[in-house]
Amino acid sequence: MLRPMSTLTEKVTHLKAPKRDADTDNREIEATVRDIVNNVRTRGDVAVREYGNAFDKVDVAAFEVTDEERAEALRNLDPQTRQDTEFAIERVRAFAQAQLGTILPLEIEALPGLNLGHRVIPIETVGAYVPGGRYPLLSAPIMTIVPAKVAGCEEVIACLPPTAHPAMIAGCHLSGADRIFRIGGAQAIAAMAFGTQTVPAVDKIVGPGNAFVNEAKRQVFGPVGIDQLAGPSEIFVVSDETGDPEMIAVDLLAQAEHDIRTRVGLITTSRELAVATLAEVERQLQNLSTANVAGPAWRDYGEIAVCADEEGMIAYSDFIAAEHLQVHTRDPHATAKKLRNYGSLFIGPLSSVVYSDKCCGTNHTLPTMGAGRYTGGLWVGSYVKVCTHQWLDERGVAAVAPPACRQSESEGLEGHRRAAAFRLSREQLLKNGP
Ligand code: HSO
Ligand code: ZN
Repeated sequence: MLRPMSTLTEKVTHLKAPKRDADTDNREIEATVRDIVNNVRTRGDVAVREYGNAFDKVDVAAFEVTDEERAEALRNLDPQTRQDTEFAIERVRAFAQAQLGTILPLEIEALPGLNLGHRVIPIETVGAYVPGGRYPLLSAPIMTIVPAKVAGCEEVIACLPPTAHPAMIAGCHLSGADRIFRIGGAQAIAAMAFGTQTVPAVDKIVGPGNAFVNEAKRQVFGPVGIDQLAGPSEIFVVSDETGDPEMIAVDLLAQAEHDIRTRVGLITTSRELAVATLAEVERQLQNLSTANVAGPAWRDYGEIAVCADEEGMIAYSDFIAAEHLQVHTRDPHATAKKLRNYGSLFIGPLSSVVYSDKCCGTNHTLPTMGAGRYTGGLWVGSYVKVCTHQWLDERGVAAVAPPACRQSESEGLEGHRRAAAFRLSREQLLKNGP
């Protein structure tokens, strides 16, 4: 369930309220997914094949895409699409590389003889789920595979539904996937989590998918890592009276066309802008070829919130914690500094979400359903572990052993006390002689 709005209400009135809450109830599919996961865990490839036949209505000869099939997928990609895909890959790679440079190893001498540190270690094997989806999103494999390669993961595998457009195989290949499998849905997640005769078990599974994929990720989490649970896409715009209703409506509808459950909205201090944007969205829906999806999304989940002042606008935006948040105010950088909860921020009217969706270099795999309150999106840091270490000499032991002994003793942990005391007494023995 989404959180209640509580104290914000008096500062926010809705010109258009969403008709529904985001649907976060997955109880219905939980049992189905549990069966799939258990079956794949115990029966491996045989179960994967059965589910592929049942759900995707495709019986693939072999799950793994061969080198020849990769080459064929590339040959069939039109040259402009290939060039644009390579441009996007290069932008994502360059930004991930720069971000990796900010995740630094650490060594400190906390006290004389007490040395603490951490190393940045790439996760060994990663599985990227690449959704088939309503449209073939060639940018999807880029976002999950490229940063894994930049991070230095040894093996990156990709799973995509056998029904996915062949261009998606080219997308996985160009992004650097070491192995590609034609397996979709919850069975793909289970296969990557536990391994089968053909699919290797991975250490972490990343990438968005449908409700079944999401639920399967939730169920396998623990022994295998996951990036996050992805809900339908979201876009909100915060704007004052300087916002351009036509531009705002264009951007709202751009994401609304993803899914009839997409959450889109304007949060503004200007009633005039609110009224104009409402009219503008309706006008643009008249001739949008994807209005069959964007229209229902707008009607059910679209919202226009009018806030009493800037403080209310910021508070409501932080409450929503939108996946994508555009800032269209007089001084967008100043507003941006005040915002806390979002997946990715798009500062100023020229910075449309679609540039990040496709090719500007930031990752488009972002937190939804309020998860922006506690996490950012997928990034190169999602593919490394920051693991601590310590080493002590006699001086370090002399500093920490006595308190560690006392703490253990007061907790009744005799074994701990002994281990803590062991080095101390030995050191003292060495120093003082027998
Ligand atoms: N807005 C989607 C990503 C995307 N849209 C890719 C189009 N292509 C989720 O962030
Ligand atoms: Zn999008």
